[in-house]
Amino acid sequence: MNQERIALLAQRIDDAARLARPVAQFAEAEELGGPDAYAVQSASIARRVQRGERRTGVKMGFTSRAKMVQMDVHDMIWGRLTDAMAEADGACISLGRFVHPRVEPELVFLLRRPLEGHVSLPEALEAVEAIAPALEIIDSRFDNFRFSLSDVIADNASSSGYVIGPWQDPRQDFSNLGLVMSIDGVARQTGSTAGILGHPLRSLAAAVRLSASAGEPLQSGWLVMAGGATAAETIVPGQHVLLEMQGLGRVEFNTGE
Ligand code: OOG
Ligand code: MG
Repeated sequence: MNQERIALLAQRIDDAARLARPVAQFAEAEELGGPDAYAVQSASIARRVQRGERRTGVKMGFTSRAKMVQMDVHDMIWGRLTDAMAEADGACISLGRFVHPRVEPELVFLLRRPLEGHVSLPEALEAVEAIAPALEIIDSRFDNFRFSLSDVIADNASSSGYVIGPWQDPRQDFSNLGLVMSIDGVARQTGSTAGILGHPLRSLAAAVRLSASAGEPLQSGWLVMAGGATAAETIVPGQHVLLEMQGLGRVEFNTGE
């Protein structure tokens, strides 16, 4: 696909996100393959950076069976995070800027040094400053939250918001921590960090490899979201969302119009 076409699709998906106005899926009509889809993602993030947004890290997608089954996408993907997606723990988040938002429970890594190439799990852990429970707000820019693998890659893996709980010491066993995500006091999803590739560190190692091969190695101070441990839940204004993770604490937000 030529650069012009990639720029056009990047503009289309960027406008959809910026204006919260969904668009039709385009991968099939455009014959968009994986590499072109990542080129569209990269170009759409470049537009955000041009507008003054700052990169804060990366997110992994479809790292749990629960997420793959829910969305019928069975390949791991990654997306780029910016500071405009950050929301404070306990905040009231206006849902007006989203199309059809959903929330999912995650674990996030904060890096204390750069990471690139092929790393072992102990090497990946060595670069981690802290870990925290996190809630990701995902929002597809495609009609009805339906997409193919290439579509969702081009749409920056549905990235739209993240809320990070209290930072914790990574030198503890976080391979199998129970978690409960509740909405308005009712448990809606339960699971374990083991749902993320058997150990969330595997997701970090994959993020290291994928971002380095894209020529954007993970940097010191960056966040890496490990991916939803359970299926996502739809959110609407007027709700309270809470994630409790065994040993790591809680993270929450309220939703507004
Ligand atoms: C794509 C994003 C996937 C995850 O954690 O698996 C993702 C989507 O489900 O819309 O964020
Ligand atoms: Mg996610």
